[in-house]
Amino acid sequence: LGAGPRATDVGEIESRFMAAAIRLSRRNLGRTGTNPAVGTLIVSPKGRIVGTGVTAHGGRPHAETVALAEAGEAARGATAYVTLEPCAHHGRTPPCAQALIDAGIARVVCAASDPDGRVAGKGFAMLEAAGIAVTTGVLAGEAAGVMAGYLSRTFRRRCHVTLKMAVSADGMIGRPGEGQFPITGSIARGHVHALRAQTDAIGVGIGTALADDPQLTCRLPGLEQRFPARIVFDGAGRLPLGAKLVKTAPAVPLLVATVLEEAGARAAALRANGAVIIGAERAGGRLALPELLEDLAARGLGSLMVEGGAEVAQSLLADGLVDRIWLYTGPHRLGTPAIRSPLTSETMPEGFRLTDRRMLGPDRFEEWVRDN
Ligand code: AOF
Ligand code: ZN
Repeated sequence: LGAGPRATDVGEIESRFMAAAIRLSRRNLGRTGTNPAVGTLIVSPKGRIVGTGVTAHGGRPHAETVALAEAGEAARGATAYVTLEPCAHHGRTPPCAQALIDAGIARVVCAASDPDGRVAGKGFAMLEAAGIAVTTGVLAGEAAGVMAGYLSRTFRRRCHVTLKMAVSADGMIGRPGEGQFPITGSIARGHVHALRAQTDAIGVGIGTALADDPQLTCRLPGLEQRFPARIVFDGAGRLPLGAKLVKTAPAVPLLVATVLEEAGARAAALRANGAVIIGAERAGGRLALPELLEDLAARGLGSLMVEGGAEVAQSLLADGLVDRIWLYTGPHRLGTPAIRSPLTSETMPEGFRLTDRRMLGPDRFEEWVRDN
Protein backbone atom coordinates (compact mmCIF):
# COMPACT_ATOMS: atom_id res chain seq x y z
CA LEU A 1 0.00 0.00 0.00
CA GLY A 2 2.46 2.62 -1.06
CA ALA A 3 5.76 3.55 0.50
CA GLY A 4 4.38 5.68 3.32
CA PRO A 5 5.08 5.08 6.98
CA ARG A 6 3.62 1.89 8.41
CA ALA A 7 0.06 2.33 9.60
CA THR A 8 -0.42 1.25 13.18
CA ASP A 9 -3.80 2.33 14.52
CA VAL A 10 -6.92 0.49 13.37
CA GLY A 11 -8.64 3.54 11.89
CA GLU A 12 -5.64 4.40 9.77
CA ILE A 13 -5.25 0.83 8.50
CA GLU A 14 -8.95 0.75 7.60
CA SER A 15 -8.69 4.04 5.74
CA ARG A 16 -5.68 2.86 3.75
CA PHE A 17 -7.28 -0.37 2.62
CA MET A 18 -10.52 1.45 1.81
CA ALA A 19 -8.62 4.07 -0.18
CA ALA A 20 -7.08 1.23 -2.19
CA ALA A 21 -10.52 -0.34 -2.76
CA ILE A 22 -11.86 3.03 -3.97
CA ARG A 23 -8.91 3.48 -6.36
CA LEU A 24 -9.57 -0.02 -7.66
CA SER A 25 -13.27 0.73 -8.21
CA ARG A 26 -12.39 3.66 -10.48
CA ARG A 27 -10.92 1.22 -12.95
CA ASN A 28 -14.34 0.26 -14.31
CA LEU A 29 -16.09 3.55 -13.71
CA GLY A 30 -18.32 4.31 -16.68
CA ARG A 31 -18.29 0.72 -17.90
CA THR A 32 -20.72 -0.98 -15.54
CA GLY A 33 -23.97 0.14 -17.15
CA THR A 34 -26.58 1.19 -14.60
CA ASN A 35 -24.71 -0.70 -11.87
CA PRO A 36 -22.29 1.27 -9.69
CA ALA A 37 -18.55 0.56 -10.04
CA VAL A 38 -17.71 -1.04 -6.69
CA GLY A 39 -14.29 -2.13 -5.41
CA THR A 40 -13.49 -4.96 -2.98
CA LEU A 41 -10.32 -6.06 -1.20
CA ILE A 42 -10.08 -9.26 0.84
CA VAL A 43 -7.41 -8.86 3.52
CA SER A 44 -6.03 -11.75 5.60
CA PRO A 45 -5.71 -11.46 9.41
CA LYS A 46 -1.98 -10.82 8.84
CA GLY A 47 -2.82 -7.82 6.66
CA ARG A 48 -2.07 -9.36 3.27
CA ILE A 49 -4.36 -8.67 0.30
CA VAL A 50 -5.56 -12.10 -0.87
CA GLY A 51 -8.30 -11.01 -3.29
CA THR A 52 -9.26 -7.96 -5.33
CA GLY A 53 -12.41 -7.31 -7.32
CA VAL A 54 -14.21 -4.58 -9.19
CA THR A 55 -17.70 -4.70 -10.69
CA ALA A 56 -17.24 -6.21 -14.13
CA HIS A 57 -17.95 -4.49 -17.46
CA GLY A 58 -21.71 -4.44 -17.95
CA GLY A 59 -22.31 -4.61 -14.17
CA ARG A 60 -21.96 -8.33 -13.42
CA PRO A 61 -20.40 -10.16 -11.70
CA HIS A 62 -20.31 -7.89 -8.67
CA ALA A 63 -17.02 -6.86 -7.07
CA GLU A 64 -17.33 -9.13 -4.01
CA THR A 65 -17.86 -12.23 -6.14
CA VAL A 66 -14.74 -11.48 -8.16
CA ALA A 67 -12.61 -10.83 -5.07
CA LEU A 68 -13.88 -13.94 -3.25
CA ALA A 69 -13.12 -16.13 -6.25
CA GLU A 70 -9.55 -14.86 -6.26
CA ALA A 71 -9.14 -15.34 -2.50
CA GLY A 72 -10.57 -18.88 -2.44
CA GLU A 73 -9.89 -20.59 0.90
CA ALA A 74 -7.85 -17.58 2.05
CA ALA A 75 -11.13 -15.69 2.54
CA ARG A 76 -11.83 -17.69 5.70
CA GLY A 77 -11.35 -15.39 8.71
CA ALA A 78 -10.40 -12.46 6.45
CA THR A 79 -11.73 -8.90 6.34
CA ALA A 80 -13.57 -7.64 3.25
CA TYR A 81 -13.25 -3.93 2.35
CA VAL A 82 -16.16 -3.00 0.08
CA THR A 83 -16.87 0.52 -1.23
CA LEU A 84 -20.67 -0.11 -1.21
CA GLU A 85 -22.97 -2.09 1.04
CA PRO A 86 -23.00 -5.69 -0.29
CA CYS A 87 -26.22 -6.53 -2.08
CA ALA A 88 -28.97 -8.56 -0.40
CA HIS A 89 -31.12 -9.39 -3.43
CA HIS A 90 -31.20 -12.29 -5.85
CA GLY A 91 -30.26 -10.79 -9.20
CA ARG A 92 -28.52 -12.72 -11.92
CA THR A 93 -26.47 -14.26 -9.08
CA PRO A 94 -27.13 -14.84 -5.34
CA PRO A 95 -26.64 -11.89 -2.93
CA CYS A 96 -23.06 -10.77 -2.27
CA ALA A 97 -23.82 -10.59 1.48
CA GLN A 98 -24.57 -14.33 1.34
CA ALA A 99 -21.42 -15.02 -0.68
CA LEU A 100 -19.33 -13.22 1.98
CA ILE A 101 -21.01 -15.27 4.73
CA ASP A 102 -20.52 -18.56 2.86
CA ALA A 103 -16.83 -17.78 2.25
CA GLY A 104 -16.23 -17.44 6.01
CA ILE A 105 -15.41 -13.73 6.02
CA ALA A 106 -15.00 -12.55 9.64
CA ARG A 107 -15.39 -8.81 9.20
CA VAL A 108 -16.76 -6.40 6.60
CA VAL A 109 -15.68 -2.76 6.31
CA CYS A 110 -17.83 -0.58 4.03
CA ALA A 111 -17.75 2.98 2.75
CA ALA A 112 -21.23 3.87 1.46
CA SER A 113 -24.69 2.42 2.06
CA ASP A 114 -26.66 1.25 -0.98
CA PRO A 115 -29.85 3.27 -1.59
CA ASP A 116 -31.27 0.58 -3.91
CA GLY A 117 -34.57 -0.44 -2.25
CA ARG A 118 -33.65 -4.12 -2.62
CA VAL A 119 -30.52 -3.58 -0.52
CA ALA A 120 -30.81 -0.43 1.68
CA GLY A 121 -29.68 -1.79 5.04
CA LYS A 122 -30.64 -5.39 4.31
CA GLY A 123 -27.10 -6.23 3.21
CA PHE A 124 -25.64 -5.08 6.54
CA ALA A 125 -28.45 -6.82 8.46
CA MET A 126 -27.75 -10.14 6.71
CA LEU A 127 -24.05 -9.94 7.56
CA GLU A 128 -24.69 -9.04 11.19
CA ALA A 129 -27.28 -11.79 11.59
CA ALA A 130 -24.56 -14.23 10.53
CA GLY A 131 -22.23 -12.93 13.26
CA ILE A 132 -20.00 -10.86 10.99
CA ALA A 133 -18.62 -7.62 12.44
CA VAL A 134 -19.63 -4.71 10.22
CA THR A 135 -18.06 -1.23 10.13
CA THR A 136 -19.58 1.37 7.82
CA GLY A 137 -18.90 4.92 6.72
CA VAL A 138 -15.14 4.51 6.21
CA LEU A 139 -14.13 7.14 3.58
CA ALA A 140 -17.82 7.40 2.69
CA GLY A 141 -17.37 10.77 0.99
CA GLU A 142 -14.59 9.58 -1.31
CA ALA A 143 -16.53 6.46 -2.29
CA ALA A 144 -19.65 8.54 -2.92
CA GLY A 145 -17.60 10.73 -5.25
CA VAL A 146 -16.78 7.72 -7.43
CA MET A 147 -20.38 6.42 -7.37
CA ALA A 148 -21.93 9.90 -7.60
CA GLY A 149 -23.90 9.09 -10.74
CA TYR A 150 -25.42 5.91 -9.36
CA LEU A 151 -26.18 7.45 -5.95
CA SER A 152 -27.79 10.54 -7.47
CA ARG A 153 -29.91 8.53 -9.90
CA THR A 154 -31.06 6.18 -7.14
CA PHE A 155 -31.40 8.61 -4.19
CA ARG A 156 -32.53 11.80 -5.92
CA ARG A 157 -33.94 10.31 -9.11
CA ARG A 158 -31.95 12.79 -11.15
CA CYS A 159 -28.61 12.99 -12.93
CA HIS A 160 -25.50 14.08 -11.05
CA VAL A 161 -24.15 17.15 -12.86
CA THR A 162 -20.49 18.05 -13.33
CA LEU A 163 -19.75 21.33 -15.03
CA LYS A 164 -16.51 21.30 -17.02
CA MET A 165 -15.02 24.67 -17.81
CA ALA A 166 -11.76 25.70 -19.48
CA VAL A 167 -10.86 29.32 -18.79
CA SER A 168 -7.93 31.50 -19.79
CA ALA A 169 -5.70 33.24 -17.26
CA ASP A 170 -7.96 36.30 -17.54
CA GLY A 171 -11.15 34.29 -16.99
CA MET A 172 -12.37 33.96 -20.58
CA ILE A 173 -13.77 30.88 -22.29
CA GLY A 174 -13.32 31.86 -25.94
CA ARG A 175 -13.55 34.55 -28.56
CA PRO A 176 -16.88 35.31 -30.21
CA GLY A 177 -17.24 33.70 -33.63
CA GLU A 178 -13.95 31.80 -33.52
CA GLY A 179 -15.33 28.33 -32.78
CA GLN A 180 -13.27 26.01 -30.60
CA PHE A 181 -10.50 28.21 -29.22
CA PRO A 182 -7.53 26.41 -27.64
CA ILE A 183 -7.28 27.46 -23.98
CA THR A 184 -5.60 24.38 -22.56
CA GLY A 185 -2.86 22.06 -23.83
CA SER A 186 -2.70 18.43 -24.89
CA ILE A 187 -2.32 16.94 -21.40
CA ALA A 188 -5.48 18.68 -20.21
CA ARG A 189 -7.25 17.55 -23.38
CA GLY A 190 -6.29 13.93 -22.68
CA HIS A 191 -7.52 14.38 -19.12
CA VAL A 192 -10.92 15.56 -20.38
CA HIS A 193 -11.20 12.57 -22.70
CA ALA A 194 -10.42 10.20 -19.81
CA LEU A 195 -13.09 11.88 -17.66
CA ARG A 196 -15.58 11.61 -20.51
CA ALA A 197 -14.98 7.87 -20.56
CA GLN A 198 -16.05 7.66 -16.89
CA THR A 199 -19.26 9.62 -17.40
CA ASP A 200 -22.64 8.34 -18.59
CA ALA A 201 -23.50 11.41 -20.64
CA ILE A 202 -21.89 14.56 -21.99
CA GLY A 203 -24.01 17.65 -22.58
CA VAL A 204 -23.66 20.91 -24.51
CA GLY A 205 -25.94 23.80 -25.32
CA ILE A 206 -27.02 24.38 -28.90
CA GLY A 207 -24.86 27.53 -29.07
CA THR A 208 -21.72 25.48 -28.46
CA ALA A 209 -22.89 22.72 -30.81
CA LEU A 210 -23.33 25.27 -33.62
CA ALA A 211 -20.15 27.27 -32.92
CA ASP A 212 -17.72 24.39 -32.34
CA ASP A 213 -19.28 21.45 -34.22
CA PRO A 214 -17.85 19.06 -31.58
CA GLN A 215 -18.01 15.26 -31.56
CA LEU A 216 -17.82 14.83 -27.77
CA THR A 217 -16.36 11.33 -28.05
CA CYS A 218 -13.39 9.89 -26.13
CA ARG A 219 -10.44 9.74 -28.43
CA LEU A 220 -7.76 8.08 -26.33
CA PRO A 221 -5.99 4.84 -27.24
CA GLY A 222 -7.87 2.01 -25.54
CA LEU A 223 -10.92 4.10 -24.76
CA GLU A 224 -12.31 4.43 -28.29
CA GLN A 225 -14.93 1.82 -27.50
CA ARG A 226 -16.31 3.84 -24.60
CA PHE A 227 -19.33 5.72 -25.84
CA PRO A 228 -20.98 8.04 -23.34
CA ALA A 229 -24.26 9.44 -24.65
CA ARG A 230 -24.10 12.98 -26.02
CA ILE A 231 -26.90 15.40 -25.17
CA VAL A 232 -27.66 18.69 -26.85
CA PHE A 233 -29.86 21.22 -25.05
CA ASP A 234 -31.64 22.47 -28.12
CA GLY A 235 -34.98 24.04 -27.26
CA ALA A 236 -35.90 25.09 -30.80
CA GLY A 237 -34.41 22.07 -32.58
CA ARG A 238 -31.68 23.95 -34.45
CA LEU A 239 -29.05 21.20 -34.58
CA PRO A 240 -28.19 20.72 -38.29
CA LEU A 241 -28.32 17.22 -39.77
CA GLY A 242 -24.78 17.79 -41.05
CA ALA A 243 -23.33 18.36 -37.54
CA LYS A 244 -20.62 15.91 -36.46
CA LEU A 245 -22.80 15.01 -33.48
CA VAL A 246 -25.50 13.78 -35.87
CA LYS A 247 -23.07 12.20 -38.34
CA THR A 248 -21.61 10.02 -35.58
CA ALA A 249 -25.07 8.90 -34.34
CA PRO A 250 -26.46 6.40 -33.60
CA ALA A 251 -23.11 4.52 -33.33
CA VAL A 252 -22.37 7.00 -30.55
CA PRO A 253 -25.71 7.73 -28.84
CA LEU A 254 -27.09 11.23 -29.38
CA LEU A 255 -29.97 12.72 -27.40
CA VAL A 256 -31.53 16.03 -28.33
CA ALA A 257 -33.60 17.75 -25.65
CA THR A 258 -36.06 19.94 -27.47
CA VAL A 259 -39.49 21.57 -27.15
CA LEU A 260 -41.51 19.51 -29.61
CA GLU A 261 -43.87 22.34 -30.62
CA GLU A 262 -40.90 24.56 -31.47
CA ALA A 263 -38.81 21.97 -33.27
CA GLY A 264 -41.72 20.81 -35.45
CA ALA A 265 -40.61 18.67 -38.38
CA ARG A 266 -36.94 19.07 -37.44
CA ALA A 267 -37.44 16.70 -34.50
CA ALA A 268 -38.56 13.94 -36.85
CA ALA A 269 -35.66 14.65 -39.21
CA LEU A 270 -33.16 14.37 -36.35
CA ARG A 271 -34.81 11.16 -35.20
CA ALA A 272 -34.59 9.73 -38.73
CA ASN A 273 -30.86 10.51 -38.60
CA GLY A 274 -30.26 8.50 -35.46
CA ALA A 275 -30.94 10.98 -32.65
CA VAL A 276 -33.16 10.19 -29.67
CA ILE A 277 -35.53 13.09 -29.12
CA ILE A 278 -36.38 14.07 -25.55
CA GLY A 279 -39.44 16.29 -25.27
CA ALA A 280 -38.67 19.15 -22.90
CA GLU A 281 -40.65 22.07 -21.48
CA ARG A 282 -39.79 25.74 -21.28
CA ALA A 283 -39.63 27.56 -17.98
CA GLY A 284 -39.05 31.30 -18.04
CA GLY A 285 -37.71 31.22 -21.59
CA ARG A 286 -35.14 28.47 -20.93
CA LEU A 287 -35.40 24.70 -21.01
CA ALA A 288 -36.80 23.31 -17.78
CA LEU A 289 -33.62 21.68 -16.53
CA PRO A 290 -34.70 19.87 -13.33
CA GLU A 291 -37.29 17.83 -15.25
CA LEU A 292 -34.74 17.10 -17.95
CA LEU A 293 -32.26 15.76 -15.38
CA GLU A 294 -35.01 13.53 -13.99
CA ASP A 295 -35.81 12.28 -17.48
CA LEU A 296 -32.15 11.40 -18.08
CA ALA A 297 -31.98 9.52 -14.77
CA ALA A 298 -35.10 7.56 -15.71
CA ARG A 299 -33.24 6.54 -18.88
CA GLY A 300 -30.47 5.06 -16.72
CA LEU A 301 -28.03 7.95 -17.13
CA GLY A 302 -26.60 8.79 -13.70
CA SER A 303 -23.73 11.16 -14.40
CA LEU A 304 -23.78 14.11 -16.76
CA MET A 305 -20.75 16.23 -17.64
CA VAL A 306 -21.72 19.56 -19.16
CA GLU A 307 -19.02 20.99 -21.42
CA GLY A 308 -20.50 24.33 -22.43
CA GLY A 309 -21.32 26.92 -23.21
CA ALA A 310 -21.57 29.85 -20.85
CA GLU A 311 -25.36 30.08 -21.14
CA VAL A 312 -26.06 26.46 -20.15
CA ALA A 313 -23.49 26.73 -17.35
CA GLN A 314 -25.18 29.89 -16.09
CA SER A 315 -28.63 28.27 -16.18
CA LEU A 316 -27.51 25.17 -14.30
CA LEU A 317 -25.73 27.29 -11.70
CA ALA A 318 -28.72 29.61 -11.31
CA ASP A 319 -31.01 26.61 -10.73
CA GLY A 320 -28.58 25.13 -8.17
CA LEU A 321 -28.21 21.99 -10.28
CA VAL A 322 -24.40 21.82 -10.45
CA ASP A 323 -22.98 19.20 -8.08
CA ARG A 324 -19.34 19.40 -9.09
CA ILE A 325 -17.06 21.63 -11.16
CA TRP A 326 -14.01 20.52 -13.11
CA LEU A 327 -12.10 23.70 -13.89
CA TYR A 328 -9.10 23.93 -16.21
CA THR A 329 -7.20 27.22 -16.17
CA GLY A 330 -4.80 27.91 -19.01
CA PRO A 331 -1.64 30.06 -18.72
CA HIS A 332 -2.49 32.67 -21.40
CA ARG A 333 -4.68 35.75 -21.41
CA LEU A 334 -7.23 36.05 -24.20
CA GLY A 335 -7.68 39.80 -23.99
CA THR A 336 -10.78 41.31 -25.61
CA PRO A 337 -13.14 40.77 -27.27
CA ALA A 338 -13.76 37.52 -25.43
CA ILE A 339 -16.55 35.64 -23.70
CA ARG A 340 -16.29 35.83 -19.93
CA SER A 341 -16.62 32.61 -17.93
CA PRO A 342 -19.44 32.54 -15.37
CA LEU A 343 -16.84 31.34 -12.86
CA THR A 344 -13.10 31.14 -12.23
CA SER A 345 -10.94 29.77 -9.45
CA GLU A 346 -11.16 33.19 -7.75
CA THR A 347 -14.86 33.71 -8.31
CA MET A 348 -16.30 30.31 -7.41
CA PRO A 349 -19.99 30.36 -6.51
CA GLU A 350 -20.78 29.95 -2.83
CA GLY A 351 -21.13 26.42 -1.46
CA PHE A 352 -18.36 24.79 -3.50
CA ARG A 353 -15.33 23.28 -1.77
CA LEU A 354 -11.95 22.61 -3.42
CA THR A 355 -11.28 18.85 -3.37
CA ASP A 356 -8.43 18.51 -5.87
CA ARG A 357 -5.86 20.77 -7.51
CA ARG A 358 -3.04 19.71 -9.80
CA MET A 359 -1.01 20.90 -12.76
CA LEU A 360 -1.52 19.23 -16.14
CA GLY A 361 1.51 20.55 -17.99
CA PRO A 362 1.02 24.33 -18.20
CA ASP A 363 -2.65 24.16 -17.16
CA ARG A 364 -4.15 23.98 -13.69
CA PHE A 365 -6.93 21.52 -12.95
CA GLU A 366 -9.26 21.94 -9.99
CA GLU A 367 -12.19 19.95 -8.72
CA TRP A 368 -14.82 21.79 -6.68
CA VAL A 369 -17.64 19.87 -5.03
CA ARG A 370 -20.86 21.33 -3.67
CA ASP A 371 -21.63 20.42 -0.09
CA ASN A 372 -25.10 19.03 0.19
C1 AOF B 1 -22.77 -5.26 -4.89
N1 AOF B 1 -21.57 -5.29 -5.53
O1 AOF B 1 -20.25 -4.76 -7.24
C2 AOF B 1 -22.42 -3.88 -7.25
C3 AOF B 1 -23.66 -3.82 -6.54
O2 AOF B 1 -28.89 -6.02 -11.61
P1 AOF B 1 -28.08 -6.59 -10.49
O3 AOF B 1 -28.62 -7.87 -9.96
O4 AOF B 1 -26.62 -6.64 -10.82
O5 AOF B 1 -28.22 -5.59 -9.27
C4 AOF B 1 -27.95 -4.23 -9.41
C5 AOF B 1 -27.83 -3.64 -8.01
O6 AOF B 1 -26.74 -4.24 -7.33
C6 AOF B 1 -27.53 -2.16 -8.01
O7 AOF B 1 -28.68 -1.38 -8.10
C7 AOF B 1 -26.85 -2.01 -6.66
O8 AOF B 1 -27.83 -2.00 -5.64
C8 AOF B 1 -26.07 -3.28 -6.54
N2 AOF B 1 -24.71 -3.12 -7.05
N3 AOF B 1 -23.77 -4.49 -5.38
O9 AOF B 1 -22.93 -5.93 -3.88
C9 AOF B 1 -21.36 -4.64 -6.69
N4 AOF B 1 -22.24 -3.23 -8.43
ZN1 ZN C 1 -23.77 -8.01 -5.14
